[in-house]
Amino acid sequence: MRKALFLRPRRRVVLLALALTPLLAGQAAAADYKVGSLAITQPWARATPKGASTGAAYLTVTNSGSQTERLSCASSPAAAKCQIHEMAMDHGVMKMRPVEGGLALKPGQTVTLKPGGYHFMLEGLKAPLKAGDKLEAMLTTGSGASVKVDFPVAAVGAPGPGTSAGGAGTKMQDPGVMQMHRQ
Ligand SMILES: [Cu+2]
Repeated sequence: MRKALFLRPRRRVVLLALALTPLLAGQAAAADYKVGSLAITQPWARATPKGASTGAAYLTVTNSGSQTERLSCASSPAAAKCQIHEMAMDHGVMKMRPVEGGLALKPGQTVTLKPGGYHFMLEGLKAPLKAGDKLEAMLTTGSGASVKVDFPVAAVGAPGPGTSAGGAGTKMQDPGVMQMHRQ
């Protein structure tokens, strides 16, 4: 008797999850870019303050292939240089460095580039990135495929795609990231 009562709510949760799955999958597919075995969703960039010479762009990438694949940024018409960077602790200090050879994704692996983590770094910006604009960049894979991706620009300090500035912790994180980008 008791067992049956406990099972019921759980079943409801499973049914709800099943009902939502096609909806979520449909949303993710809407902004897709395909490049080789890599699927890209939710590209976005952050607006830069006046006078900034560097900017950052982000996305989510999934390797749907059966081999490890790598993702790099080849170039952007908006900057002199575009590279993929990682953040890493070095003697207790958070530093960023280029990912040599591109970001490696194992079969089935998904990686989200985001503030404080992996990011595309644009050096030598020709003009500030303005909220509402689109940043264009050419991304390439380790096997030589390439795709032009438009990154919609969100507000300065935005914590994620399609959001405005002012999420918890963004004020603290931002100056640090900008400082590291100046090195
Ligand atoms: Cu960087």
